[in-house]
This record gives sequence, structure tokens and C-alpha cells, in this order.
Amino acid sequence: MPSLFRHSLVCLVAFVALWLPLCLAAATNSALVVYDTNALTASPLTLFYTNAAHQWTEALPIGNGRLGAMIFGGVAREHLQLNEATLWAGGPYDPANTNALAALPVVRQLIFDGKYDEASQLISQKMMAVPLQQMPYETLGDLFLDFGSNEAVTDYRRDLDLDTAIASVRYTANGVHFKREIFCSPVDQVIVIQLTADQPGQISFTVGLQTPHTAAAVLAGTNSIEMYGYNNAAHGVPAALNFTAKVNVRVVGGQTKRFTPLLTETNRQEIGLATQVSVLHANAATLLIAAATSYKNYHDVSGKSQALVHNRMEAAMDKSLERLRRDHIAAHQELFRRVSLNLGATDAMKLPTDVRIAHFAEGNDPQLATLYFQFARYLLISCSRPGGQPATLQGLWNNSLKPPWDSKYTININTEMNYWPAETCNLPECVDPLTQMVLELAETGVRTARVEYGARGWVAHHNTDLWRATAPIDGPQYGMWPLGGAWLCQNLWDHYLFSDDKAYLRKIYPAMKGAAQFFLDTLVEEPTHHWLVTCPSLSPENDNPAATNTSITAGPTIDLEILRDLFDHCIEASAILDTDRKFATQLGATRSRLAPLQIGSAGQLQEWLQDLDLQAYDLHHRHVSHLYGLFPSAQIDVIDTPDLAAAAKKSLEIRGDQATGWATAWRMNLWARLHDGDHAYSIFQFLLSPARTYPDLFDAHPPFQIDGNFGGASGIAELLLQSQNHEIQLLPALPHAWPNGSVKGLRARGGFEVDITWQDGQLTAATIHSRTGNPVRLRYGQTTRFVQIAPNHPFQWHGQ
Ligand code: FUC
Repeated sequence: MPSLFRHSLVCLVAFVALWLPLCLAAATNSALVVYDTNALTASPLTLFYTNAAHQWTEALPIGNGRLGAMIFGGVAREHLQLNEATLWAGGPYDPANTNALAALPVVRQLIFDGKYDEASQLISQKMMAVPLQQMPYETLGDLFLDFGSNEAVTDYRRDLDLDTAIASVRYTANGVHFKREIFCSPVDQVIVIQLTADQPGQISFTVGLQTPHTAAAVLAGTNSIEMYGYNNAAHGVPAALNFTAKVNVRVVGGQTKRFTPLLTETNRQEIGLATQVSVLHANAATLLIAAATSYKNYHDVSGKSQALVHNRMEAAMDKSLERLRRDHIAAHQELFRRVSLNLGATDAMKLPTDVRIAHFAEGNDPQLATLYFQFARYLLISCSRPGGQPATLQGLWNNSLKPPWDSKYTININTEMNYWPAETCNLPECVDPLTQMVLELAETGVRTARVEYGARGWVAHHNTDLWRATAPIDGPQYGMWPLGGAWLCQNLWDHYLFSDDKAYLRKIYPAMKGAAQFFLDTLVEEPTHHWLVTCPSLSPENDNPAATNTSITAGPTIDLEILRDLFDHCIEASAILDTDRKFATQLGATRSRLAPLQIGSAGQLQEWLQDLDLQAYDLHHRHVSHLYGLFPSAQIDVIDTPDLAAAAKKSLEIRGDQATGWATAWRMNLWARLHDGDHAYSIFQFLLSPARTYPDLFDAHPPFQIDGNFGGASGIAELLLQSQNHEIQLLPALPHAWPNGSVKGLRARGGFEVDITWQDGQLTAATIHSRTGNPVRLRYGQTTRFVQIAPNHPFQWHGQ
């Protein structure tokens, strides 16, 4: 049988196998929603569903980096859960513990005496932040549109078009076709909801705002609703922010009026804050939503939230709907369309996204990998824009006042992972909020360094929040890790490497220098080999096998790896910027005394100074911190340091493939760096299964945590293109699952953009664009070629 025909037959059989149970389920399930195959001609970059969201992780996210919403798409009741990126609990505070410095030498001695548990207790008593917890990110509230009808609908479809960043809901009721379009404009700073019907006078509903914030009030006029409130105090830190949200309703035909629902004991909970606006018999209706808080920066909360909202609302109301929509799409596409990926497509594309996730492991839906990849890019664009806050553990989307891990910034992997795809996948602007946060941590961390360690420079431990808190939190087990800021500096250095932008390097260099200074003052000699090590520290968040019940240790491998990077990059930056030569020399001397990477008795890369990996309490621990050196760093490399790469591989094998969402995604990137595309792909299949991906494609830690989405997209890019150690590697780890495909617009370090096409698993053409004219080595398999590419004169290579 010719292979093409055989392939089509396999696809057809698989498609029918997928399709049949679905149709049957739709037929038997509910008489309300009838499955309409005509509605399923999706544009390729669309998430779509045939029913409304019941769970929050089925709802679809929109956002402009500051304002965000999760859209449920109900027929009788539309629900938008709303967020504003600066609405966090608390206010400016400084958690540095003034007892820490006196305890520090005792803690160190206990650790070097092997009394880890005692050291941990002393840290717990004397060194932890006050308060012990940081501030949570808080939901803003909810918008409800009540249509009050329960009539049978057909042709229901809910979708999110990643290319336009517009969500829509369509259905037919009583022969009328209804449509809602919803987007969140980065240009006009409003959410826009447009409701239309194909017959006049059919649109009637009431609209209301609610919030779980108790200190809040809602007032409605004839065509607007305004909510005003305060954030919450937390852990003894007083509430310092106010917020305003406003909804404006415009109708074509029909009318709007103020509406006060009758509150009874039974509906009070549901209706909540009472005044609403009714829309009666309109032909079309447009809702604009604006929101703001009084947050200006981590030490200034004097913003005028009401004035901000009023100004934005007025400006948006001056624009036509068409203009709002057009400007929104243009701003989104300017970023989104830079990268296109084609891994092949099958009829599975016609299935709803949740069904496709459930069947991805069967291997006949390569386009779902593309959708997953582009969804991550969509998410980063939607939650991290210049001038805003960085992506939290949940990006921008959080429906709670007490979200998992407070929806903060966990900087012992998670925040860094959020930005892994930013450079490779051509969204460098999205790194701007991260850069800003690190520059601010380099301010607040100065006090923590001085008060807790008596050191120069700055330090940030394993978490931070809106207020840029930097002291160790939660408990010694997790919090006593002083490398958070130093790791974040590596994201910024990478941003420099990809852009080759010297002005950016000049801007971040003081933060890099301050981070390094802290370690010059705090590294200590360990007693056995007299190597320089961090102490106290931990290998995030893995128990020290030499202790009974703590992770506290000295000189875990990840610390030394991050410090080698930090020192090397400071030295390189000082040469590029022609500054601080003496400081660079000092860093070089200190670097040479750092504890080395060590290969243990099982052939593994040691996680700790001692060879303890096989005695670990959890051999399959989710964190693979010591493998930082392989990815995201490139100190360990299959080509340059094959012995260390083999040891890292051994460690990965011991750890296993499946872990939490982000930990699974990290493993995928690591196998890509080991140039084992098939292994990485098998891990990706687990990541993109219902075990680790919710119906709306959000990553499931579980619970929802956005880092897995970003780590997964980075993993896909790493399979196709790598650029560490001054070399551009084309298709370094192409899995057999993607024999034919193309990618356009990926970025490589040194100021390059790369387009690649392949067939039957072989490179057919690559186009390399250079913005800088920097020389570079190209590699495809064993073939290398040294090139210098002039800007605007793309270079074509076929890998020979
Ligand atoms: C670290 C991880 C957890 C989770 C949390 C937000 O503590 O170990 O898995 O991702 O951060």
C-alpha cells in the first residue's frame, strides 16, 4: 500500500473512532445543545467548544497585560471573571528579620557540623521573614449578564481565536442567531463585549458586577455600573490599595435602565451587590469594562483609580466599535504573527479542543501541538506587556482572594520558566515587566542583604510579590534559598544575548553587579575541600538526604551553577561596557574557588556537595535543580562537555519523566538539550494530556499554574532550534512524530531570526536573518559552517 494512502486510511479510521462516540454522546446527552458539524470549520489557531464552561479551567482567558477576564460563555448567564494585575493584598512593607545577622554564623557552624535539623530550627526562629508569608494576588470580581432564558438552543459554539485575540459565543434560539464577541484591548485598556442578533429587538438582559471583596460598593445608573472598593490586609500588613471598576452599556435600538433586583434570602448570595442595568429589546449592545487600582509602584500607592477608569472609559467611548476592534487586532498581531509553526494537520482539528486534548496521546493530531505552542505565545502577550506586572504563577488569571501559592512569583523556577519562550518565540517585549521587577528587587533586596547577612549588594529568596518582598518566607525548607534574584538575572542576561542590545545591558548591569556583590560577601569555605559555597541554602525544595527533616544544606549544585553564570556574565558585561575591571578580576578569582560540578557513584550529576542522590527521600522529586546547568543554562552541553551531559542524563533518568506541569515541561526542555527529541516528545505527550492540561489548554500543576504552558512552548522551540554556546543548531532534536513541517520567525542568540523547513525528518531549507552582522557557527547534525550574515541579506542553508 503506498504510504500516503496508508497514512490517510489510518487518519480516517482514527478520526471515525474519535468522532463516533462524540456524536453519540451529543445525541444522548442533553436535548438542549445539538451538535452542529457545520459550525466546526475552525480556523487553525482557534480553541473551540460545543458547550459553555462549567469550571473555571474550562473558561477562556483574554487579557491586555493588566486587565484580564475568564469567559464562561453561558447561554442563560454569561460570566466574566475579572482581574486587574495590580490588585494584590497588603501594601508597601519590609519583611527583613533583624535577628538574622546574629544567628547567621551559628547557623553556618551547625550546617558544617552536619547538624542540619538544628540549623533549620534556628533559621526558623531567627532568619525568616516577618511576616512569614507574602501578599496574595486577588481577584477583582465578576461580571454577569443574565439573559433569563432557558429555551433550547442549537448550533452552540464558544471559541477563542488566537490570531485576533477575540473570544466569541454563538448559538441559535427560536430561529434567531445570537453572537457575542469579547476582547481586551491593549490599546484602549478596556474589555469590549459586543452582543448581536440577526433579527431586531432580540437582545434583552440585565448586567451586574459582583466582588468577593467585602469593602466594596456598587452603584448603577441607567447605562453604567461602577464598583469601588479596597484590597485586603494580609498577615498583619494593612490594606493600602483602592480599586475602581466600571461597566458602560451602549445599545442600538431598545433601551437601558437602572434595575434593582428584589433581594430575598435565597437569591442574595447569587445576586450579591445589588444594582444592575437592564437592556431591553435592543438590536445590538456593546459593553465596555475598565478597571484600575491606586498602585503606582512597590512604594507608591497614591494613584487615582477612579480618575484612571473614567479617563479610559471616556476615551474608549469616543471610538467606534470598529476602531476599537481594529486597533486591538493590529496591536495583538504585531506580536502574535511573528512566528508561524506548521507540524502538519489532520481531521482531528475539526474536533472541539477538549476532545483533542483527551486524544492527543494517540498521535494523529500534530496540529494540537501547534495550537498549544501558539496558545502559550497568546498567553504571554495577554499577561505580560510593557509597563505592566510580570506573569504570576497564574499569569493574570485568578478567581480567588486566596489563590494557590497566592498566585505570586515563585522565583526558584516558576517565574523564570514563564519567560523561557519569550526570547526564542519572538516576544522579547513581553520581558519588559520582568526586567522592571528585577530592577525593583535590586532595590528592596539591598535591605534584606544588609539586615539579614551584613552584605553589600542585594538578595531575593524563593518568592516575591507585588511589593517586591525579598526575605525568606514560608519556612526554611522552601524559603532559605538566596539565589532567586541571581537566577532572575540570567533571564535578563539571555534577553541581552538574544537582542545584542548594549543599551539594555547597561540598564541591567547594576542589578547583575549587585547580585554578584552579595555573594562575594556571603560565600564561605566549606571545611572538607575548602571550596567556596553558599551557606545556608538548599536545593529547591528537595530534602537534604543527610538530614532527618530539612532541605537545609551548604553549596547545593544549582547555587554554584547559577553563580558561575552570574559571575561569568558580569565579567563579560564589564568588558563589553568597559567598566569595573577590578571588580571583574575579583569575580574571576572567586569563581575559580567555587565548588565544582561532581559526578557521583551512579554516574549522575550530584545534586549536593556529597554524593547523596541515591539516598534521596524522593528519587522522583519534581524539582531538577542541579540540571539548571543543562537548561536553561548551557554550562553542561552534549557537544562541549559530553561527560557532564551524560551525568545529567543519568540524573534525569533517575528522576523519571512525569511530574507536576512545570516539572514535566522542564524535563522536556532538558531532553531537548540532550538532543533526544523522541524522549522529549513522549514527555510532551504527558504534558498535553488531561492529566496536565485542562480543557481550556491551561496547564494543570494541578491546580492551574501557567508555567507549564510556557515551559511546554519553550520545549517545542528547543526541539527545532537551539543557540547556546555561540552556535545555531537547526533541528537539533526533531522528534519522529513531526516528520514534515516548517517554522518561521524563531529567534537565536546573537540577534538572529530563523526559518526552517523539513521533510521526512530532514532539513530542506533554512533562512537565517541577522540584525547585527555578528559571526556565528551554524550546525545541522554533524555538519557545521561558520558564517557572517549581513543585516537585510538573509542567508539560505540546506545543511550541507
Ligand atoms: C514551588 C513548587 C511547587 C509549586 C509552587 C508554586 O514550591 O515546588 O510545585 O509550583 O512552587
